[in-house]
Amino acid sequence: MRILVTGGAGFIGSNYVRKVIGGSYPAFAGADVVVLDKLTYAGNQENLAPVADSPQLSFVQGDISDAELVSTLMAGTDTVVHFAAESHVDRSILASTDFVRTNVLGTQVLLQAALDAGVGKFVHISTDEVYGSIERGSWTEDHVLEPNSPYSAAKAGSDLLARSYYRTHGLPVCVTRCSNNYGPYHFPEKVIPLFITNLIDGKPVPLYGDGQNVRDWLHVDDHCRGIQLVAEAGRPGEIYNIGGGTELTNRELTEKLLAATGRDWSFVRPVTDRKGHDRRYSVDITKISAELGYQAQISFEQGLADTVRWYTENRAWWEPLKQRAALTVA
Ligand code: NAD
Ligand code: TDX
Repeated sequence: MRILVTGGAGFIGSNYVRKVIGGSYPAFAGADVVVLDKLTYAGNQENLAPVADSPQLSFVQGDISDAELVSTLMAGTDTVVHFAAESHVDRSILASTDFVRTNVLGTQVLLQAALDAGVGKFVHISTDEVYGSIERGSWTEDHVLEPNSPYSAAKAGSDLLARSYYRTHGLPVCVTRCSNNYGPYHFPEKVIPLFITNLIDGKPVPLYGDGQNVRDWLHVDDHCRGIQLVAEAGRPGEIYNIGGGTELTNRELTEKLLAATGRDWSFVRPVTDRKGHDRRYSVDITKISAELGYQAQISFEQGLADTVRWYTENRAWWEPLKQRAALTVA
């Protein structure tokens, strides 16, 4: 069995690759895993270090928009799990060209190559942000898409292209839409790793706006477990929400991070709000739970404590990335 994982050097993609090669998913035991990753500022081969010596892993540095390369890699592939994307909302507000090129055009190139090669399953990793923002209740999979940032709009474009390749061509595509992930190897520009690493170093943390925006935090292991269920048994053409983590306002999250790092509220700097800042995300996970038996397994208390410990013990991983992040934004 051969699996093509795009974006496999990023936060979630590398977790998935480590789990497949580490034997967490028996149905994919012994599979050959080909990682295609451009190694943008967010991509990091260190994320694959724990499995780098495995004969199951092949790493290809390249762009998902490169049709010739993608077509070569797609030949003989049974399953595609497509994570590659520009993923940071704040960057998409500063400049959105790469978001459209990678998230929309790159996805179209992959879908076309998968169709040409006759792959058996294409799992497209979308996001709950394609739905927009919701004050009360939760989105089911048939809710209208109302993305608000250039990031989420580009993700919605790719999500709809994935659907179209099923409807038009019958490509066996599944789409997953997950809530906010956290865990080890999370790039330190996103709120949880940014705040943890700043607080470890005794630096202030920038809290956007009134801090009342709500996110549903899911451990990356639970997200990847959901993706694997979809890869194995998701019905072609179907969309599956993944979530079931812990809903918190950013103020509540910040309180927990301060407590976990032994800091107090004097380290918090209220700053100007993000433009178009989505107020709340919340997915209804009835479908994946009922059809595929999905359930989040990691409590936020345990997951956060483990994550804080991981960042405390892995300064050598994140310190150069914070410098890289600052340089690429500048
Ligand atoms: P990430 O930014 O950590 O990783 C993205 C990876 O894609 C990097 O390794 C990068 O080098 C690679 N990449 C970017 N452009 C590429 C291109 N043109 N060709 C090949 N590789 C390219 O992102 P992440 O947080 O791991 O997110 C992975 C996927 O999951 C994304 O599609 C994202 O939209 C989705 N998602 C993320 C979250 C979250 O909370 N992080 C939640 C739901 C969905
Ligand atoms: O410095 C900060 N201060 C702050 O208050 C940052 C970086 C963020 N925030 C707030 C904005 C959000 O309300 O924290 C919340 C989370 O922000 P991010 O970590 O940037 O995540 P978010 O914008 O919610 O998007 C994430 O979840 C969905 C991922 O980056 C996306 O890739 C995924 O699709």
